Amino acid sequence: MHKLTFEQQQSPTVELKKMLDDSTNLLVVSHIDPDGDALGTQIAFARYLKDNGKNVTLVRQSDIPEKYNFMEAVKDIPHIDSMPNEIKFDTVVALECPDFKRIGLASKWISEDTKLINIDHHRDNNLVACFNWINIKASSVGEMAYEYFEAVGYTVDKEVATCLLAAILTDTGRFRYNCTSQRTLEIAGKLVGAGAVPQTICDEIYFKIKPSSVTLLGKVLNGIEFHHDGKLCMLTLTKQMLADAKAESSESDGLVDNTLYSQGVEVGLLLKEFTDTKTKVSMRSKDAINVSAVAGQFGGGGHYNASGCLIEKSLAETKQILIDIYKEKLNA
Ligand SMILES: [Mn+2]
Repeated sequence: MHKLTFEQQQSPTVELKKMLDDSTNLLVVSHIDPDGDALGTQIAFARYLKDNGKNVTLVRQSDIPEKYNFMEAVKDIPHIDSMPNEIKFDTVVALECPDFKRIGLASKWISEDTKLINIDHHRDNNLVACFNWINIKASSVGEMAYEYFEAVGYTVDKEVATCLLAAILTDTGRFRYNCTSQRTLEIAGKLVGAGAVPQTICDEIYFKIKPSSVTLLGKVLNGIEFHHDGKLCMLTLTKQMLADAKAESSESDGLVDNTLYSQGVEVGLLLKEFTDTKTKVSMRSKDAINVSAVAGQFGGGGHYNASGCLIEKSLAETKQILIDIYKEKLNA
């Protein structure tokens, strides 16, 4: 059993390659509710293994957001419900799964004699596997996969390059987050050299929004409020707005991001009417304020700068409660 290795810069090429070379039937999984990094890297890694003559199976437990359908192999990832229980894998490659819970139902195929390979770039990875490669300085598992491919001399084609660039683009917020390093951009350059087209990937993921979602955004932004000398920005979403925009509830994903775009804002909130007595709250902050501490007061959680909770009050009551709480936090 290998120890977890944090802040590891180099790809553990030799050991990882040997383990993969010695495997015959492999399953490649990523976490439930996969994002661009999870999907792009899952597909790229599977292609590498197939090109090396392995029997490779992919699996998903969640629906895949439509915006990722441009990665053609997405359609070849079967839903776990359509797969027989009794398949056997000698090796399972888990991509950015911090624990067994995030692997989801696919963990049923991991037994004592399965070689589990754990590849991640998150600090909180607790999945102790046969082989652990954790590089918290990497922007994405897509970046890590590329490092490995380059180290073993695997040449990526346009399809693999597209998936890896999609992974890196999404996990860096289009090269904006502080995980974006010189190496990230070098790798992105190499992927473009291999045929990935940044404009196409960005258009597919970010600029094919449903008209109903844009209509909903307009309604929500129309009610924008600033409090506490502009340090608190608040958006509210009512059931009526959803109905008027003919939008699904899931189309409110990401709306909260609009709260942090303006000058002077330190905390952004999206209050979403759930029932007459329950309000869902998404919280975002710039560096100074820990919003997960506030979400925690209401039984929620998340990260320092991004968290959420369900408050058992009406929308109007919730609004006042949060204005009061943040008045103190923002020294307003
Ligand atoms: Mn990631």
